[in-house]
Amino acid sequence: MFLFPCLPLLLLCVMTASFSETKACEDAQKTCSVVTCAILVTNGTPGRDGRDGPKGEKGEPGQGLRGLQGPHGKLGPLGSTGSPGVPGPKGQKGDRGYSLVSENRLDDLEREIRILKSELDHIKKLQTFSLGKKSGKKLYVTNGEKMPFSKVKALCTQLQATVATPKNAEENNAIQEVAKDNAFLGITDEVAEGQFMYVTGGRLAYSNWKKDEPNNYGLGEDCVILLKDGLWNDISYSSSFLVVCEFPA
Ligand code: MFU
Ligand code: CA
Repeated sequence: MFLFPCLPLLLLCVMTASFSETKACEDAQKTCSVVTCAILVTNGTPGRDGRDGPKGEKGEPGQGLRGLQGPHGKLGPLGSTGSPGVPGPKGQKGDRGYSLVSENRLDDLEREIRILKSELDHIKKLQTFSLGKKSGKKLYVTNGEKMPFSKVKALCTQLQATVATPKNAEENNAIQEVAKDNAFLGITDEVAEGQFMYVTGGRLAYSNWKKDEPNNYGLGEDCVILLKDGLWNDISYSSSFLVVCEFPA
């Protein structure tokens, strides 16, 4: 089909070639006696490429060089927050800073503190003397009031003291002298029945029970009182007895 546009041109070429050869032959006939007349035909220009052949079989894997490394991929998502690091070292001590109190005012305050300390020391000596406090001995104090055990504990705690608790015969006598009446001791078996303990903690190291006591009488008796004769009796926590507080030696 695509040969058609070229067909007239092709014919023209062939005719021209034939004509020129014929003329050459006629010229030869004029000079030669016997002439074999032949038309010389030369090869034409190569034809166009044929159609593509069928697809060949898949070739063997190539053995060429590895390509260059591609560019970096995109950044991944943020990771979770890590655990806190160890605390840094302690910083240096800061400056003294500026005080709004003048040097003179500071001197006045220091002098006042010295006087107050001296007066407090004097009052302590007077109190120790009046209460018959002995050096190295616990101090037992009562205000003469009778109240249930819970109030006794609260009052002594308020005075930064504990409920009177004799740890030996000498302390038992000292409390007896101060009390002069039945007084609560800082001892109970409220944690485990029959196991009397100090309210401040620990098992009994000393006791002075009256005969047949403790008997956990009636609805039960978890507290302890020091009787006027110095002996102990277990008693109900809700009954009211003298408060005697103990101050450390
Ligand atoms: C004794 C004591 C009790 C109570 C009662 C009235 O029991 O042990 O603690 O004081 O007398 C019979
Ligand atoms: Ca009893």
